[in-house]
Amino acid sequence: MENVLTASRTEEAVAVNEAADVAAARRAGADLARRLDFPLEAAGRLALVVTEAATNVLKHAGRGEILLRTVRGRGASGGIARGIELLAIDGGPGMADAATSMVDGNSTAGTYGVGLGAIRRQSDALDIYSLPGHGTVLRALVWEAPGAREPWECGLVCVPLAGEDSCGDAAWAAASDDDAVAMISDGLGHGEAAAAASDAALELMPGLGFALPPADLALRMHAVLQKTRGAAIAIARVDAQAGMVTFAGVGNIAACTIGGGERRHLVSLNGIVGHNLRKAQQFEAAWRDGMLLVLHSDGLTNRWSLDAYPGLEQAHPALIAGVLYRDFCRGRDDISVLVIRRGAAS
Ligand SMILES: [Mn+2]
Repeated sequence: MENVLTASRTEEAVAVNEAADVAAARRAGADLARRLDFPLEAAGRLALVVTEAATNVLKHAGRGEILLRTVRGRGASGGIARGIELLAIDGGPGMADAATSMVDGNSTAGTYGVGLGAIRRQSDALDIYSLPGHGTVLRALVWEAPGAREPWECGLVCVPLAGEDSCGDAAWAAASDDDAVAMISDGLGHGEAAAAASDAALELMPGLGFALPPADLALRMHAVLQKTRGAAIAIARVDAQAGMVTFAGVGNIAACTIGGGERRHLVSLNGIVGHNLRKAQQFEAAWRDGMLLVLHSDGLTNRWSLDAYPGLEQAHPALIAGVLYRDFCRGRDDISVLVIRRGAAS
């Protein structure tokens, strides 16, 4: 059975610049938990996690951002479990040793501290990537029911251009034990019409994501998106058993695999899905467990590299997406960064 990992966009994004923003972040968390009909216990834990994380950002970095997103994993009984993922992103002083900072009471000026212990106790998973002098990205996950896990690790940041309500980018990823399909769409321009084009691409994924090879799926999207403004689209299918990733990309959109420090670009063809697509072609590349698949829109500059971030390649994909978003966002467009890796326990 395929398990949808992510099915749209970052749902809540709150800039944290002053004390009132901590309350705004907590409300955003409560709103999302309510929309998902989260049990009270899980919603309560989420509220504490959001509050502590936003407070930490404010106290230690002065400013930053809280992003919230629905995550889907496998529940203890085998069914689908939903979770809410928090990303707290800042460019502050960072921590020399995140593990030490997580011990309660081990708080000094300029480091995180008491708050981290609370976040660890209230969340089901906690990951931190911090570079001294360069800032911190913290990821905390709260499942709606205990015992859930991620079959593949998935990270996504997908947010609109500042000042826009609608996000013209969208992302989708799903996985079975051995296969995964990932898609991102960048609707032309930004705003509502761009979002409508990406929504049309998204709608095809649950039914066709695993049924059609990436190139055929791109052609199908081309037919369906003709009534929209059009989009740049990237579709990747990973076959872990065969050790292969198959990719079809159209337009200004980027994809690569990363393994052992080596980054391999996957080629996108010129064109606009829905407007002009002469042919759809797919390319294959080697895949092995532990590798990363990264898809991103042109809201992220192409000139990023993980080289300056020791240990980041091994970190949870959500931390990688968070760091890339923080440090390589162009700031002139909607942005989407999708990163997946096959989990060790899948
Ligand atoms: Mn764009």
